[in-house]
Amino acid sequence: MKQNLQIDPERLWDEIMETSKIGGTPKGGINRLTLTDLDRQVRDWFKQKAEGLGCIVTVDDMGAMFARRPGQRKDVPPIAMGSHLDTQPTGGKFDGVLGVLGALEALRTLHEAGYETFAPIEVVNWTNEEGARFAPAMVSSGVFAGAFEHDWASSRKDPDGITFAEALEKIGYRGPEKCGEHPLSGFFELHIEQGPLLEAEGKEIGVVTGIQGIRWFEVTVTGQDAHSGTTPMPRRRNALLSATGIVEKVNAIALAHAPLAVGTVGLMQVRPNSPNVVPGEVFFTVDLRHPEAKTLDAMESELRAAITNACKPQNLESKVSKILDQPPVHFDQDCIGCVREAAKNSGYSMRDIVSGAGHDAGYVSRVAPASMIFVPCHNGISHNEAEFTSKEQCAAGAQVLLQAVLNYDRKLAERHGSKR
Ligand code: HGY
Ligand code: MN
Ligand code: MN
Repeated sequence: MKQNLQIDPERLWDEIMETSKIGGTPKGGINRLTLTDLDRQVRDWFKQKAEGLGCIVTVDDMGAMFARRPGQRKDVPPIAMGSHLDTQPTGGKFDGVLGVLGALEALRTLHEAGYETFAPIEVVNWTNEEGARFAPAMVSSGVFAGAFEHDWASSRKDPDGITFAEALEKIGYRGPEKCGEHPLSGFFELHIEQGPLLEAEGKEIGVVTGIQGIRWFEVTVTGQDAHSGTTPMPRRRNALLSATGIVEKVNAIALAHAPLAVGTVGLMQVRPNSPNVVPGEVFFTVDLRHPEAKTLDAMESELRAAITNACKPQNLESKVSKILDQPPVHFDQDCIGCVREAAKNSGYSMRDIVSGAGHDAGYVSRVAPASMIFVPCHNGISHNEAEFTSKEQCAAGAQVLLQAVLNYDRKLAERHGSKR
């Protein structure tokens, strides 16, 4: 039942621009942290749009939203597509947003054409993909896939000590459905590449075959608060001094495993953070990534050794907890094939690519066949207010998403002995 279904580039672009105003920043980015009132506003917007297309919207107890369009078979789990609507504090207009709004546009195209799919189709908005307010990242898709315990994730605190559960309750998006009790036949995520490869090679579509491994650590280094004027240097137990040594070492560990390893200290809290107090405690995060688990193991043990060695000279204590450990992801070959066929039939240039950034599809792929579609972003810039992907590139991604889901729907129908 092939029809030449085309998404509407103008409508998609208009909605990306419209929703970017919810938490829009003067520099043209978005600051819409998860489970804030701004997140509530964009969730309400998404729910209203999806219900306007006749979808039934359900929410689980991690706040993940599922907008379902019925298919021919009610007994077959839906094919889902989606991403996240929360952003970094200095996020761009496209990270996550393109994946949810591109999916909404694909579903609307089916709706307007009166096209009946074999399986139900769903658009998903995952909660707290970024991990910027409540670490770690991809937390609701992680609970969905059984990578994180629901209670552990719900108890994660933001810098003000508010728990995920309290914030979710406050915006009224703690749904009745138990997170994870929502079978899917497949999952496709459209996302900007957030790196420079597609643009550098002039490729329009990235056929994402996997995601590199990611590990996040929370580190606390403890010395002793002391007066900056009266405490002789040899008597100090300066936590910040050791912490800066560890920051240097994180960089060195990544460089030692070049060219693919990356290592970042992105968040640091110096306590008590006063000009005339020798810092007695420093809390910071470490983000290590590499496509191979073995190398990540080596990087992790080098990190732990670096922390111990940095604390020794001043006899400081250290506490290291690993809060995210997503092994390298290899997506489903059938889903990858559906993306490749969709890009080819839509006439786009493409290349296979492994994602440097983490995505919800990474965890979802543990419980359903999944893959991703990338489109370029200008100069590879992301997690930055200057993030930019053009209207044409957004449209290309949404068109390939639509066709990939339809390809997969046909595959599913064949598996059920029904010809489409
Ligand atoms: O951390 C990541 O890669 C994603 O942006 N949450
Ligand atoms: Mn993202
Ligand atoms: Mn992101």
